[in-house]
Amino acid sequence: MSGSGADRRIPHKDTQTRFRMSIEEKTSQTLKDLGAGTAEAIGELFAEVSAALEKEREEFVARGAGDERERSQSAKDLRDRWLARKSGLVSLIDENWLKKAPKELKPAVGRAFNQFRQRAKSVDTESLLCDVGQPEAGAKQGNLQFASASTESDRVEVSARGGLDLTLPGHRRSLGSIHPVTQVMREIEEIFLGLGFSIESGPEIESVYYSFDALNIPESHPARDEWDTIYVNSETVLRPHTSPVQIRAMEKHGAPLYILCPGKAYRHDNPDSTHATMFHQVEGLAVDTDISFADLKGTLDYFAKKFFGDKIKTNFSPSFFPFTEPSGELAISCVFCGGAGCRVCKESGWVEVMGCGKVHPEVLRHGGIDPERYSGWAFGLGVERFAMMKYDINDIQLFHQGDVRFLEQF
Ligand code: FA5
Repeated sequence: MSGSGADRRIPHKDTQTRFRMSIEEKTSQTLKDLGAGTAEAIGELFAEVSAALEKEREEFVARGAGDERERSQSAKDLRDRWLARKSGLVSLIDENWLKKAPKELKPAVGRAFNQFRQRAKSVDTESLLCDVGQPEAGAKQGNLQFASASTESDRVEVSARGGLDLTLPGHRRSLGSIHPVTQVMREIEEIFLGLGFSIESGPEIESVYYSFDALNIPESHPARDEWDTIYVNSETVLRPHTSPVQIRAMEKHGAPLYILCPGKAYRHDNPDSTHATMFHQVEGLAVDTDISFADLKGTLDYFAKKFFGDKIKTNFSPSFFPFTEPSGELAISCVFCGGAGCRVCKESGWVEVMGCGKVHPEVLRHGGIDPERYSGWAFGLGVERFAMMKYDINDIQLFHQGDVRFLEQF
């Protein structure tokens, strides 16, 4: 039936009458009196009053400059006509349309009224005077209002003008804290800096040569397997440990050398409560003349006691790393049970915390250092695992999830 007579909308008798009424008449009647019983009719009414408001504002602006007193007076008149607290048209709309609206229409009327009320801010005196090019007047009066904007409606008024309400409370930016892994890393650095070590760093995207070959890890070694290592291409990997920095530092500085290399490492490990694909290590390297395994033991015992407390005992057991000879594993007495035996230490009383050993002569050679003259020791520890022991955390994944409830505890 499109376009047929039946489709055409014929205004209701009340609606036709409504068209002829002035804004004052309309706002002094209820929606029922005006025959506005649908959301559509209500929308039309609000569109009508908005258009009237805009027209009067434009007329005021168009009248433009002239006598300043006269202009201020007519701005005030226009403002009062719409915004006066008791008899202004906005208040009448509130009283007669919104408050007396039938229950089912209230939400629609409320929404339309709020939008209209915001629009009506354009006829407050300061805005009007600004619009005719008398901004100082507006600003001056505005400032007075800022100082006295103590009620909610005043505040809305100030912010609707795009002004700054100094009476509102400020927005406090919540400060973050240093991540526990960084805290532990810094603590470890502090201890070794106190022993005369300096900090070195190297690339996280590293060559296969520095990651493996230079460290005496032959091509057949399982550590080079794709299972352990994340390859970028056949010659480049995300470094699976911080040990490549040993070679880079030896090449760069030569001997003697006392360095600490904190940084990220990546492995193709299945994530679980003690394994992550990205984690942090701290590598230590000392190269000098007359370095013995006893130096390594003494240094790591001192470090463990500094980090975990004086009661900690250390134990070295043989191990294997291609880049150290002899190699060892450092265990500390369990921080949870004090060595008595618990689930964490698998009832042994000891927890292995890092690999270490005397630097393999081949590795010194790859670093450009004469193994006949110099010797060295090295160690590598997992920072997250240290943090887990220090703070009694049972899941390594918590460090990398960025949950503020976890992080704010440190
Ligand atoms: C190494 O990475 C040797 N480069 C350490 C080393 C350096 C030995 C110098 C000798 C001389 P290992 O693979 O064991 O070693 O790793 C060292 C530490 O990194 C472990 O003790 C553990 O704490 C941590 N680690 C290893 N894999 C992960 C992982 N997937 N998630 C979290 N931490 C890990």
